[in-house]
Amino acid sequence: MEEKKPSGKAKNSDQKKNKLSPRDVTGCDATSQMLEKARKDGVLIAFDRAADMKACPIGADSACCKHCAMGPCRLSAKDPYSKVGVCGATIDTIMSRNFARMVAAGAAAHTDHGMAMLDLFREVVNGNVPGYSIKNPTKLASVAQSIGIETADKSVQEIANELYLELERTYTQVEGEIPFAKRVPEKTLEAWRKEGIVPRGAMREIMELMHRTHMGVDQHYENITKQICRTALADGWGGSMVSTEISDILYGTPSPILADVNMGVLKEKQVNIIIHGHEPNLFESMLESVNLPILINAAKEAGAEGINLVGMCCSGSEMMSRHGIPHAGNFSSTEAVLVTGAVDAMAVDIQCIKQGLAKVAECYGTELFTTNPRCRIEGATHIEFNDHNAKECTDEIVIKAISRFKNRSYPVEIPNITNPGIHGFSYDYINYMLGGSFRGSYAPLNENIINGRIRGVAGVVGCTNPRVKQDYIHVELVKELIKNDVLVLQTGCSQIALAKAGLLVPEAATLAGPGLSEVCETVGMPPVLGFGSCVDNSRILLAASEMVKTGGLGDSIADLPVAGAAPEWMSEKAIAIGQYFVASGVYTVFGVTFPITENTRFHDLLFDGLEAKGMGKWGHSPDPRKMAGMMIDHIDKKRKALGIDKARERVLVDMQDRRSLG
Ligand code: SF4
Ligand code: MSK
Repeated sequence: MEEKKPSGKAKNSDQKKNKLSPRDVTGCDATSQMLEKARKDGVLIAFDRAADMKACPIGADSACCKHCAMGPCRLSAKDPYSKVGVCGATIDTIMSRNFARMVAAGAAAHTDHGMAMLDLFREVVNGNVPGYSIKNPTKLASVAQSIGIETADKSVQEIANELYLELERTYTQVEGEIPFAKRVPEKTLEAWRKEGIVPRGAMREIMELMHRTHMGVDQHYENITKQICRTALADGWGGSMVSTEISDILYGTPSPILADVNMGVLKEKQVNIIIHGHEPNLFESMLESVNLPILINAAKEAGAEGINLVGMCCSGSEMMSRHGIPHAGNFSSTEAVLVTGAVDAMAVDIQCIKQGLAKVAECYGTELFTTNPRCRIEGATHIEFNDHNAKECTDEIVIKAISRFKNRSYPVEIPNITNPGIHGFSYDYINYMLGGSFRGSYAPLNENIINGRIRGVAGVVGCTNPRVKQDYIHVELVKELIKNDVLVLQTGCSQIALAKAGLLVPEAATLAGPGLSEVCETVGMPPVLGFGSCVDNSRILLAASEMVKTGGLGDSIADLPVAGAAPEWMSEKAIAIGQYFVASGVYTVFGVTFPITENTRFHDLLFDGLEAKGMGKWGHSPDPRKMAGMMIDHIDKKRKALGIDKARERVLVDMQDRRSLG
């Protein structure tokens, strides 16, 4: 077969503009290598598009409104109160409505994902999905008990039926609190009740938020903020939590497992299939398809040594956590991985799927498959995935991938980089890990925080964003935190960044401060614990809740010496996550940019005022070391308030540390 070059009609770049060096835009060596190759091949990926697309400064400050045809109205971020919109809307109204709609969209994404999991659960419980069963009856019972369902003397089927009916209320409940509100620490719940922000069903909350942000409805930023909080909580303690819990019930709760991350997980001599997206159903079915002897034989007949299934983004993280499936990279690497020429099929479902993938895939003769009715892309082949006959879709994709392998006509270049790491931690596993089978509880974690070995806990999560150097801010932030004895919990693309930096192995404990490293060495755990995908941030909420309930660290989540960060965020989902952490009581620092104008009343409310109402607050800095300082200062403030502060100096990661990390 004659080798083709991705050129002529296939290439998608005229390469006229000067581009930043690959090393400047990504801290990921494999992505950098592929970006260089893409440029040689005349193929454009997101890093180049980001350089060519100047972000709108008015939009970045959220100082514009296009909610009606009297506008769009543009206000000045420099002098925010100098003007109002045609309807008279102030900067605070405009910004709070824009922010609200980001939260509504992010919450809708997570809750719709959770709804799809619940749909599958209902069909499994009703016996309508052949081959599916409840893999984790222990988790089924514990989730049911946590929301007050009596499980004694009931069959798995009975408990599952009752649980389904209860959890459906997470979406549909018109009045009253959602079921998982029962898992919230009492004092936190009290603060929400006082503010009137305990969520009803997500459908109602999202609908009301969209209504209130329509032209001419809610025009008081404080009142809008209440509904922002309520909607975000309907995501974190609702849709996202349902998604995680149902996935665990159907597919098993993750437990620590060794897995490789980075593009070196692709195999030149095998049929490479990548699954990228968020819902585990497609991936679980694909796992069965690639293990079918008939398809393995077909791959061998086509000259391959086997079929290599690999994940990307969040469903990749989920499958890595449950099954140890290798992971090829995070959000900013999804186009770059196609440049290897080694991907025989990429199948996607929902969320964070760049439309640019279709063109890049075409440039390298890879077929991109959309599989979900909610996500189609021009230029991609659509093979619809249906839970009732799941393998019809995934078998067909495997067959097409084998055919592409047989007819591979593009040169293959796979970066020879893999990074092993331990993934698959969870709220449930921490219970066991620190306490052991006989003393399973969060008490040892709390004790280590109280005695100061662990200074506090940070959730570092979220996306990568081609507007900032990929992975760099995640990695630098986490290094600073662990050096200062802050235990780091991770999800999403951040977890992949840290895995690539080698921090998800127990040996990374040597990079932690003396207290944290002692705990890690005693338990044999890494100082950075990977909790899974972006909906799995609900695991972090539950861990925080358990820390409160275990005692010694205050009465509400807001009392805990904890902080959160999304250093390279990009999506509306990230804003929804940030907001539910803030409303739950966590100080949450975002990097890159913040979609609000400073020196406004709405900014003051989010960055300061919410704390006085028993919640957390937002913070922002694009600088990882500054971000770490802000989080550590907050943790120390909480330690002081709890009376467990010891004089502790903040340690900076110096050059010698950096060399040893390298
Ligand atoms: Fe302008 Fe008001 Fe219409 Fe927004 S709602 S576009 S501020 S007139
Ligand atoms: S995939 S939302 S880029 S974490 Fe969940 Fe990654 Fe952010 Fe998407």
